[in-house]
Amino acid sequence: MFTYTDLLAADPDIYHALMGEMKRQSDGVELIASENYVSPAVMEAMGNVFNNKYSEGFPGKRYYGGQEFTDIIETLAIERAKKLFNAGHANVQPHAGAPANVAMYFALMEPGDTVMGMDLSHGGHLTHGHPVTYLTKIFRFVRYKMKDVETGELDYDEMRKVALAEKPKIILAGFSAYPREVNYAKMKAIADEIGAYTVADMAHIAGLIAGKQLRNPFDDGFDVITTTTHKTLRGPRGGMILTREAELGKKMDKSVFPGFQGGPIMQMIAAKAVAFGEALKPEFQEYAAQIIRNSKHLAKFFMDRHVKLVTNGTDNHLMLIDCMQSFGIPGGEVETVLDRVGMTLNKNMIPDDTRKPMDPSGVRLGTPAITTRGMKEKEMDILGEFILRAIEKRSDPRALESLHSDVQNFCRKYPVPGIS
Ligand code: DSN
Repeated sequence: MFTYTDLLAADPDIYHALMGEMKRQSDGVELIASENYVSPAVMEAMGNVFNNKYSEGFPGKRYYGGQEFTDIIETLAIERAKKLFNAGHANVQPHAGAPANVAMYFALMEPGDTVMGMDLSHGGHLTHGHPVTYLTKIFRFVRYKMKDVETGELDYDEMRKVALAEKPKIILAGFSAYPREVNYAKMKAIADEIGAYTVADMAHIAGLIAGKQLRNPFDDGFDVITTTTHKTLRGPRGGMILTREAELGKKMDKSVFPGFQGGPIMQMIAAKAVAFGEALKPEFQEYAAQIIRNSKHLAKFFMDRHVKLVTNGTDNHLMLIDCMQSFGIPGGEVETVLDRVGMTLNKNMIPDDTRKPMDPSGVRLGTPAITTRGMKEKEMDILGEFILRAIEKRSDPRALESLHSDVQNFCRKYPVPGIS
């Protein structure tokens, strides 16, 4: 589709690495729960002359001239984002999810204030208060966990107890490795008792909410949503902050610019607008529904074969396998053997993991990317068989080689958008 002839002439090293990555993506199975394939239209929107433009400020209020076209794309991105998530305000400038969260924290808190978020080992994210981040030098973080790791139900009673004792300014919902739905209404009721803001970091599930398959936290009165735009939402790499009330959005705008960022990356904002336009179409709702059908089907495939899943199933696009319990090997070993046969997923902690983050007990996998390639329930059975075969034959190089070619032949039937 794209020819890249100028790139080949100017820089063969980069050209060949790009060709290698295109082949890797089309010949392999992408099961990393946070990855996806964008459409050719989104891809075209992110590589063009908008790169050449500085646009500090917001539509109609910029610090440089020449903004007639940047204003068009940023306004479209904002309006489409608001419609997609029923938001009062959208800031589409954050360069990624972590900067969106940082800008949100500084918009709502003073140094020393407290946030209550999900524990990392139970599925939370580094930016929700892990001690390795600089955020913990500025804000206090207290955590909540699941009440029952067999069902995945969050511990709302403990959450309330901690909230009353610690008086967080923000109660944060959201996760990067949690396979269940959150009861936003319960969290909002706790926040209301102490006058805290409610924020949902929905980076992983934004596309499932936009596609109307999971609940929108704004429907339960949440104040703010932060997200990335490149996971289930299937847009360019980037972030976004949404508020339910337009007034609170002003604080977010000030915090993003001039608080944290300089010039917005305009070609990415153009691509966000295109992706949001795609997500507003009815087909996207069917895509989001199929992601979840595939995920539930694959989860059942594993559980029927006595593979231990954290929370014993899934409500969304991802699942976590307890590899130590299921196969007697750590997650890293499963990740490595699947890499050898062209299947990509990531090692991951399981709740209260006794192993280290770089050598955890589990793996995380998800269905957004394979669903984009048109795979459905019957393909989930084939992929499940491939995964279990790879693990079973992990010490047999010839069996792995033969499985690798089976994986490649299978993948060729499901083209990656933009790679012919
Ligand atoms: N790196 C993302 C993920 O894989 O979940 C979160 O930031």
